[in-house]
Amino acid sequence: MALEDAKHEVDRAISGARTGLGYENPFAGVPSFLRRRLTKDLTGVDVAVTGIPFDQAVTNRPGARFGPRAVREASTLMAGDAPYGWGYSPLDRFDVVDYGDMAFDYAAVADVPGRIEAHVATILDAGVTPILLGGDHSVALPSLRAHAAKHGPVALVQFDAHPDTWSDDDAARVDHGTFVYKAIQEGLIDAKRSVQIGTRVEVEDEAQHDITRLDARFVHAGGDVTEQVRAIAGGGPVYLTFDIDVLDPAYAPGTGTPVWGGLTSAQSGLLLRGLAGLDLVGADVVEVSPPYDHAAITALAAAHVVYDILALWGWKHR
Ligand SMILES: [Mn+2]
Repeated sequence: MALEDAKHEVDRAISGARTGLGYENPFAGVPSFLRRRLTKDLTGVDVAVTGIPFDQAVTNRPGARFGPRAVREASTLMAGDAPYGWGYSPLDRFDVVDYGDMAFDYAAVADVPGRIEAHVATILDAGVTPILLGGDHSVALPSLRAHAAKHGPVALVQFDAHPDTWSDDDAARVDHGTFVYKAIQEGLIDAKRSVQIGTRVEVEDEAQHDITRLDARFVHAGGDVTEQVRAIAGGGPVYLTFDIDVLDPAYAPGTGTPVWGGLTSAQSGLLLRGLAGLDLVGADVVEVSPPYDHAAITALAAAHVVYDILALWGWKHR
Protein backbone atom coordinates (compact mmCIF):
# COMPACT_ATOMS: atom_id res chain seq x y z
CA MET A 1 0.00 0.00 0.00
CA ALA A 2 2.67 2.51 0.99
CA LEU A 3 4.79 1.65 -2.05
CA GLU A 4 1.82 1.92 -4.39
CA ASP A 5 0.90 5.30 -2.86
CA ALA A 6 4.40 6.63 -3.39
CA LYS A 7 3.99 6.37 -7.16
CA HIS A 8 0.99 8.65 -7.06
CA GLU A 9 2.41 11.36 -4.88
CA VAL A 10 2.00 14.84 -6.32
CA ASP A 11 2.79 18.34 -5.16
CA ARG A 12 -0.31 20.26 -6.14
CA ALA A 13 1.54 23.54 -6.22
CA ILE A 14 3.57 22.12 -9.12
CA SER A 15 1.15 19.78 -10.88
CA GLY A 16 -2.10 21.55 -10.22
CA ALA A 17 -3.45 18.00 -10.06
CA ARG A 18 -6.74 17.42 -8.35
CA THR A 19 -6.07 13.70 -8.26
CA GLY A 20 -3.34 11.83 -6.48
CA LEU A 21 -2.84 11.47 -2.79
CA GLY A 22 -5.29 13.64 -0.93
CA TYR A 23 -3.36 14.18 2.22
CA GLU A 24 -0.72 16.73 1.38
CA ASN A 25 0.15 18.33 4.67
CA PRO A 26 -0.19 22.07 5.24
CA PHE A 27 3.39 22.20 6.51
CA ALA A 28 4.85 20.51 3.43
CA GLY A 29 5.36 21.15 -0.25
CA VAL A 30 5.99 24.26 -2.31
CA PRO A 31 4.64 27.27 -0.35
CA SER A 32 2.72 28.89 -3.20
CA PHE A 33 -0.20 31.11 -2.21
CA LEU A 34 -2.89 28.80 -0.80
CA ARG A 35 -0.84 25.97 -2.38
CA ARG A 36 -2.21 26.99 -5.77
CA ARG A 37 -0.49 26.01 -9.02
CA LEU A 38 2.70 28.05 -9.41
CA THR A 39 2.78 29.06 -13.06
CA LYS A 40 3.48 31.77 -15.63
CA ASP A 41 0.84 30.28 -17.95
CA LEU A 42 -2.31 32.38 -17.65
CA THR A 43 -4.41 30.33 -20.07
CA GLY A 44 -7.86 29.80 -18.62
CA VAL A 45 -6.87 31.41 -15.34
CA ASP A 46 -9.35 33.58 -13.42
CA VAL A 47 -7.17 35.15 -10.71
CA ALA A 48 -3.38 35.46 -10.50
CA VAL A 49 -1.76 36.20 -7.14
CA THR A 50 1.66 37.74 -7.69
CA GLY A 51 4.38 39.08 -5.43
CA ILE A 52 5.96 42.53 -5.85
CA PRO A 53 8.90 42.32 -3.41
CA PHE A 54 9.88 45.99 -3.54
CA ASP A 55 10.38 48.03 -0.34
CA GLN A 56 12.70 50.90 -1.25
CA ALA A 57 10.02 53.58 -1.00
CA VAL A 58 9.24 53.35 2.72
CA THR A 59 9.54 56.35 5.07
CA ASN A 60 10.49 54.21 8.07
CA ARG A 61 10.96 50.48 8.57
CA PRO A 62 12.00 48.43 5.51
CA GLY A 63 11.44 44.70 5.06
CA ALA A 64 8.30 44.46 2.93
CA ARG A 65 10.42 42.84 0.22
CA PHE A 66 10.04 39.71 2.33
CA GLY A 67 6.26 40.16 2.48
CA PRO A 68 5.20 37.96 -0.44
CA ARG A 69 7.12 34.94 0.86
CA ALA A 70 5.80 35.36 4.39
CA VAL A 71 2.20 35.78 3.24
CA ARG A 72 2.44 32.71 1.02
CA GLU A 73 3.91 30.68 3.86
CA ALA A 74 1.15 31.80 6.24
CA SER A 75 -1.51 31.05 3.62
CA THR A 76 -0.59 27.37 3.35
CA LEU A 77 -2.38 26.73 6.65
CA MET A 78 -5.74 27.72 5.17
CA ALA A 79 -5.36 26.05 1.76
CA GLY A 80 -7.74 23.24 2.66
CA ASP A 81 -10.57 25.39 3.96
CA ALA A 82 -13.13 27.73 2.43
CA PRO A 83 -12.79 31.32 3.64
CA TYR A 84 -14.83 31.80 6.81
CA GLY A 85 -18.26 33.34 6.56
CA TRP A 86 -18.69 33.45 2.79
CA GLY A 87 -20.69 30.27 2.27
CA TYR A 88 -18.71 29.19 -0.76
CA SER A 89 -15.15 28.43 -1.78
CA PRO A 90 -13.61 30.51 -4.57
CA LEU A 91 -10.99 27.79 -5.02
CA ASP A 92 -13.69 25.27 -6.02
CA ARG A 93 -15.24 27.58 -8.62
CA PHE A 94 -12.34 29.49 -10.12
CA ASP A 95 -8.86 28.82 -11.42
CA VAL A 96 -6.64 30.72 -9.01
CA VAL A 97 -2.89 30.53 -9.55
CA ASP A 98 0.27 31.84 -7.97
CA TYR A 99 1.99 33.82 -10.74
CA GLY A 100 5.24 34.05 -8.78
CA ASP A 101 7.12 37.26 -8.04
CA MET A 102 7.95 40.12 -10.37
CA ALA A 103 11.63 40.24 -11.32
CA PHE A 104 13.45 43.57 -11.22
CA ASP A 105 16.88 45.13 -10.74
CA TYR A 106 16.96 46.15 -7.07
CA ALA A 107 19.51 48.86 -7.90
CA ALA A 108 17.44 50.48 -10.65
CA VAL A 109 14.72 51.90 -8.39
CA ALA A 110 13.47 54.43 -10.94
CA ASP A 111 12.69 51.60 -13.36
CA VAL A 112 10.59 49.63 -10.88
CA PRO A 113 7.22 51.42 -11.29
CA GLY A 114 7.35 50.90 -15.06
CA ARG A 115 8.10 47.24 -14.56
CA ILE A 116 5.22 46.84 -12.13
CA GLU A 117 2.84 48.53 -14.58
CA ALA A 118 3.95 46.17 -17.38
CA HIS A 119 3.76 43.15 -15.06
CA VAL A 120 0.18 43.97 -14.05
CA ALA A 121 -0.78 44.87 -17.65
CA THR A 122 0.42 41.43 -18.77
CA ILE A 123 -1.98 39.80 -16.32
CA LEU A 124 -4.87 42.11 -17.25
CA ASP A 125 -4.27 41.59 -20.98
CA ALA A 126 -4.69 37.85 -20.43
CA GLY A 127 -8.18 38.56 -19.08
CA VAL A 128 -7.05 37.63 -15.57
CA THR A 129 -7.71 39.50 -12.32
CA PRO A 130 -4.47 40.32 -10.49
CA ILE A 131 -4.01 40.36 -6.71
CA LEU A 132 -0.64 41.81 -5.73
CA LEU A 133 1.29 40.90 -2.62
CA GLY A 134 3.51 43.83 -1.62
CA GLY A 135 5.95 45.21 -1.20
CA ASP A 136 5.44 48.69 0.12
CA HIS A 137 2.46 50.84 -0.86
CA SER A 138 4.28 52.50 -3.76
CA VAL A 139 3.41 49.40 -5.82
CA ALA A 140 -0.24 50.48 -5.91
CA LEU A 141 0.44 53.48 -8.19
CA PRO A 142 1.80 51.57 -11.21
CA SER A 143 -0.84 48.90 -10.61
CA LEU A 144 -3.51 51.63 -10.83
CA ARG A 145 -1.90 52.92 -14.03
CA ALA A 146 -2.32 49.48 -15.60
CA HIS A 147 -5.90 49.19 -14.36
CA ALA A 148 -6.87 52.67 -15.54
CA ALA A 149 -5.39 51.92 -18.97
CA LYS A 150 -7.79 49.02 -19.25
CA HIS A 151 -10.90 50.28 -17.43
CA GLY A 152 -10.53 54.05 -17.31
CA PRO A 153 -10.58 55.71 -13.89
CA VAL A 154 -11.49 53.16 -11.22
CA ALA A 155 -13.02 53.54 -7.78
CA LEU A 156 -10.36 53.16 -5.09
CA VAL A 157 -11.36 51.37 -1.90
CA GLN A 158 -8.42 51.85 0.44
CA PHE A 159 -7.92 50.27 3.84
CA ASP A 160 -5.05 52.19 5.42
CA ALA A 161 -3.85 53.95 8.58
CA HIS A 162 -2.62 56.76 6.31
CA PRO A 163 -4.46 58.52 3.51
CA ASP A 164 -1.30 58.52 1.35
CA THR A 165 -2.27 61.91 -0.07
CA TRP A 166 0.89 63.79 0.86
CA SER A 167 1.62 66.07 -2.06
CA ASP A 168 4.31 64.94 -4.46
CA ASP A 169 4.68 66.68 -7.80
CA ASP A 170 8.01 65.13 -8.65
CA ALA A 171 7.28 62.42 -11.19
CA ALA A 172 10.65 60.78 -10.54
CA ARG A 173 10.01 60.14 -6.84
CA VAL A 174 8.96 56.67 -5.77
CA ASP A 175 7.22 57.06 -2.40
CA HIS A 176 4.86 54.76 -0.50
CA GLY A 177 3.02 57.72 1.05
CA THR A 178 1.97 59.66 -2.03
CA PHE A 179 0.34 57.15 -4.35
CA VAL A 180 -3.19 58.48 -3.82
CA TYR A 181 -2.10 62.06 -4.50
CA LYS A 182 -0.47 60.97 -7.75
CA ALA A 183 -3.35 58.68 -8.71
CA ILE A 184 -5.72 61.67 -8.48
CA GLN A 185 -3.34 63.97 -10.38
CA GLU A 186 -2.98 61.38 -13.13
CA GLY A 187 -6.72 60.71 -13.32
CA LEU A 188 -6.27 57.02 -12.50
CA ILE A 189 -9.02 56.97 -9.91
CA ASP A 190 -12.45 58.52 -9.76
CA ALA A 191 -12.09 60.40 -6.47
CA LYS A 192 -15.86 60.82 -6.08
CA ARG A 193 -16.28 57.04 -6.17
CA SER A 194 -13.31 56.44 -3.88
CA VAL A 195 -13.23 55.82 -0.15
CA GLN A 196 -10.61 55.42 2.55
CA ILE A 197 -11.31 53.26 5.60
CA GLY A 198 -9.57 53.20 8.99
CA THR A 199 -7.29 56.21 8.57
CA ARG A 200 -5.87 57.76 11.73
CA VAL A 201 -3.25 60.15 10.44
CA GLU A 202 -4.43 63.56 9.34
CA VAL A 203 -2.92 65.12 6.27
CA GLU A 204 -3.65 68.68 5.28
CA ASP A 205 -4.37 68.10 1.67
CA GLU A 206 -6.71 69.39 -0.95
CA ALA A 207 -6.14 66.87 -3.65
CA GLN A 208 -8.37 64.26 -2.08
CA HIS A 209 -11.31 66.45 -1.11
CA ASP A 210 -13.59 64.37 -3.24
CA ILE A 211 -12.57 61.14 -1.55
CA THR A 212 -14.77 59.96 1.31
CA ARG A 213 -12.76 59.27 4.43
CA LEU A 214 -14.28 56.85 6.96
CA ASP A 215 -11.55 57.16 9.55
CA ALA A 216 -10.71 54.78 12.40
CA ARG A 217 -12.91 56.68 14.83
CA PHE A 218 -15.87 56.35 12.46
CA VAL A 219 -15.30 52.60 12.26
CA HIS A 220 -14.91 52.20 16.04
CA ALA A 221 -18.00 54.31 16.67
CA GLY A 222 -20.01 51.76 14.69
CA GLY A 223 -20.61 53.81 11.54
CA ASP A 224 -22.25 52.24 8.48
CA VAL A 225 -18.98 51.51 6.77
CA THR A 226 -19.97 48.82 4.32
CA GLU A 227 -23.25 50.47 3.39
CA GLN A 228 -21.42 53.72 2.60
CA VAL A 229 -18.63 52.03 0.68
CA ARG A 230 -21.07 50.07 -1.45
CA ALA A 231 -23.06 53.23 -2.15
CA ILE A 232 -19.96 55.25 -3.06
CA ALA A 233 -17.90 52.70 -4.98
CA GLY A 234 -20.63 50.45 -6.36
CA GLY A 235 -21.83 50.53 -9.95
CA GLY A 236 -18.44 50.37 -11.61
CA PRO A 237 -14.99 48.84 -11.51
CA VAL A 238 -13.29 48.89 -8.11
CA TYR A 239 -9.63 48.55 -7.21
CA LEU A 240 -9.11 47.50 -3.60
CA THR A 241 -5.86 48.33 -1.84
CA PHE A 242 -5.30 46.96 1.65
CA ASP A 243 -2.40 48.40 3.62
CA ILE A 244 -1.92 45.96 6.50
CA ASP A 245 -1.19 48.93 8.77
CA VAL A 246 -4.93 49.63 8.82
CA LEU A 247 -4.88 46.97 11.51
CA ASP A 248 -3.81 48.03 14.97
CA PRO A 249 -0.14 47.24 15.70
CA ALA A 250 -1.44 44.63 18.16
CA TYR A 251 -2.78 42.69 15.17
CA ALA A 252 -0.13 43.66 12.63
CA PRO A 253 3.16 44.67 14.25
CA GLY A 254 5.21 43.70 11.22
CA THR A 255 4.76 46.76 9.07
CA GLY A 256 6.65 49.85 7.96
CA THR A 257 4.72 52.67 9.64
CA PRO A 258 2.49 51.34 12.45
CA VAL A 259 -0.12 53.62 14.08
CA TRP A 260 -2.16 52.80 17.19
CA GLY A 261 -5.93 52.84 17.35
CA GLY A 262 -6.42 50.68 14.31
CA LEU A 263 -8.87 48.00 13.25
CA THR A 264 -8.96 44.54 14.74
CA SER A 265 -8.62 41.46 12.57
CA ALA A 266 -12.27 40.64 13.28
CA GLN A 267 -13.43 44.10 12.16
CA SER A 268 -11.45 43.78 8.95
CA GLY A 269 -12.97 40.41 8.16
CA LEU A 270 -16.49 41.70 8.77
CA LEU A 271 -15.89 44.79 6.63
CA LEU A 272 -14.52 42.79 3.71
CA ARG A 273 -17.45 40.38 3.90
CA GLY A 274 -19.79 43.36 4.00
CA LEU A 275 -18.47 44.62 0.68
CA ALA A 276 -19.80 41.58 -1.21
CA GLY A 277 -21.28 42.72 -4.49
CA LEU A 278 -18.61 45.24 -5.45
CA ASP A 279 -17.15 44.73 -8.92
CA LEU A 280 -13.52 44.14 -8.00
CA VAL A 281 -11.15 44.30 -10.99
CA GLY A 282 -7.87 44.16 -9.08
CA ALA A 283 -6.36 44.41 -5.63
CA ASP A 284 -3.22 44.54 -3.56
CA VAL A 285 -2.26 43.77 0.03
CA VAL A 286 0.86 45.65 1.03
CA GLU A 287 3.32 46.68 3.74
CA VAL A 288 3.85 43.32 5.47
CA SER A 289 7.38 43.52 6.89
CA PRO A 290 8.39 40.12 8.30
CA PRO A 291 11.59 41.34 10.04
CA TYR A 292 9.34 43.41 12.37
CA ASP A 293 6.75 40.67 12.73
CA HIS A 294 6.34 38.29 15.67
CA ALA A 295 5.03 34.74 15.39
CA ALA A 296 3.92 35.58 11.81
CA ILE A 297 0.97 37.56 13.23
CA THR A 298 1.02 40.11 10.43
CA ALA A 299 1.64 37.60 7.65
CA LEU A 300 -1.27 35.47 8.85
CA ALA A 301 -3.58 38.49 8.94
CA ALA A 302 -2.49 39.43 5.42
CA ALA A 303 -3.06 35.89 4.15
CA HIS A 304 -6.61 35.99 5.54
CA VAL A 305 -7.17 39.39 3.91
CA VAL A 306 -6.03 38.09 0.52
CA TYR A 307 -8.28 35.05 0.86
CA ASP A 308 -11.24 37.31 1.72
CA ILE A 309 -10.43 39.55 -1.26
CA LEU A 310 -10.47 36.44 -3.43
CA ALA A 311 -13.88 35.56 -2.03
CA LEU A 312 -15.06 39.14 -2.56
CA TRP A 313 -13.94 39.10 -6.20
CA GLY A 314 -15.59 35.70 -6.72
CA TRP A 315 -18.88 36.81 -5.17
CA LYS A 316 -19.63 38.83 -8.30
CA HIS A 317 -18.58 36.03 -10.64
CA ARG A 318 -20.14 32.98 -8.95
MN1 LIG B 1 -0.52 53.12 2.70
